[in-house]
Amino acid sequence: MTQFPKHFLWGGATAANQLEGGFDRDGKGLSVADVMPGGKIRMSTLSDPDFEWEMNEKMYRYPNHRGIDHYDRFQEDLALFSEMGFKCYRFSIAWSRIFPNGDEQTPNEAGLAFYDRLIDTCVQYHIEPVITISHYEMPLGLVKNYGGWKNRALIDFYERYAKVVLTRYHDRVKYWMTFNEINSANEFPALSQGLVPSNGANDFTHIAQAWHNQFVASSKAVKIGHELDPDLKIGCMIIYATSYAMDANPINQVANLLQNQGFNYYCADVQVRGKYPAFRDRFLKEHGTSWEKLDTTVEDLELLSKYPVDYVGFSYYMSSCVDEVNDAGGAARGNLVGGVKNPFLESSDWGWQIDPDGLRIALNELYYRYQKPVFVVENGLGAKDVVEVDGAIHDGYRIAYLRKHIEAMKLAVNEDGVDLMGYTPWGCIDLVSASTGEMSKRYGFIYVDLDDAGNGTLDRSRKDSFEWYKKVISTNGEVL
Ligand code: BGP
Repeated sequence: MTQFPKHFLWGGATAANQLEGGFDRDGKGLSVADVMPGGKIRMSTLSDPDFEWEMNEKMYRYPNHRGIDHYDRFQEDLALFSEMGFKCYRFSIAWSRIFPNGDEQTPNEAGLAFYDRLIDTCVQYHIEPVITISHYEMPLGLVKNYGGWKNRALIDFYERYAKVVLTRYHDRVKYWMTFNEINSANEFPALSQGLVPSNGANDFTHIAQAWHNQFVASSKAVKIGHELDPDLKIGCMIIYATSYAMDANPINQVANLLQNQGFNYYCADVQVRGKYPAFRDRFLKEHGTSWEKLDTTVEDLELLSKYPVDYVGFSYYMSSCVDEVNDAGGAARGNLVGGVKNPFLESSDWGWQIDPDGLRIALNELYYRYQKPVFVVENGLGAKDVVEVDGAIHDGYRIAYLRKHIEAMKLAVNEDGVDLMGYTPWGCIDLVSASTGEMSKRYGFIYVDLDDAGNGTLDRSRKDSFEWYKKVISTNGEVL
């Protein structure tokens, strides 16, 4: 019995700044990620007084400039993806390779040529490229000279960039996403929107304005893409964390409703439905700002409604739990997205609460809310892997995590009728962690010999999960 649709997009996901390396090669400019030190600062809030854009010594200890040297080894990596039977590969284009400072008139041909080579290699292996146009990486020049996404000038720069890459690659690339985890901006304003205190960005108005500008930019990309080819599928990409009320107390239930609206739906509602949600004004007020404070136009709103996205891409790692009665406001405790500890769930070593049932809920909630195909474009377990003396890596914990999440997807597809396009587990090859800036938080089926200090041979090897996932794909999810 077929458990997943015939053309289900099995694959894996990465992001340019976390694996390419070559941060200054072939005319690439500096990006936000290139100057981001490791550790806590990557998750810095707008009010963090320690935030500095410094190319400091500390940062050089982290391997983020080097990535896993995918820039030079992508052919070897794609051969391994092909060996696993990948039907698709989700990666991002580094904006700063194409427009080194972000505001140039003419793109950098050497940067474009790199992605030609990468895309051609995918095509050669019959692997569908799935491209994120902007993934936690924007030219640093746009932050230093324009203040990041809160400046409306960014809409034009993004439009120019999107036009260049869509025009260049649309003949070989059908699937696109406009912004990675767009709703994470309140958690990662620097990585996500280029907002830093030194630019005077220290209030939620800037985040809301930046979101608005990104929504408009996203619609412009959809417009350009569909004019080039109406068959292109251009999606949004949100970080989705299924949220539960701690108990049946209506106070907690209402708090959970508000948490879901604000975190999971505010951005997706605009991008998928083409209009702001009815709870917009209350949401902005809760965060100390208002619609009137934002710079928006009637033309913007028309554009949003004319060019919504084609599908709903989302990352899913964990669920969260709201206990307004005992924890008013939802103080963060372990989970990336805040909330309280759910006593029914185990957590990863980084405190992310593992919840496969939450993925089934997420798939149902998103599909029935939007009635558009959904795509799980990130999922996985960050863990410290151990290399045995014989070189083997027994990552049964990763297999167990992924198996349960695929089982949840199966139920959503077969029992609940969800239209699920595909599954691209995060970091299919080990890469630099977004939140810690380190190598040791690994997600891959493929191990990369590189440590947190940047030492190692960079050799690739297959973990136990490699053969396991290969079988999953070859049986279209029947054998887990
Ligand atoms: C998502 C990001 C990725 C990524 C992943 C895992 O939020 O889109 O870029 O890295 O999470 O997070 P981390 O690397 O912090 O474990």
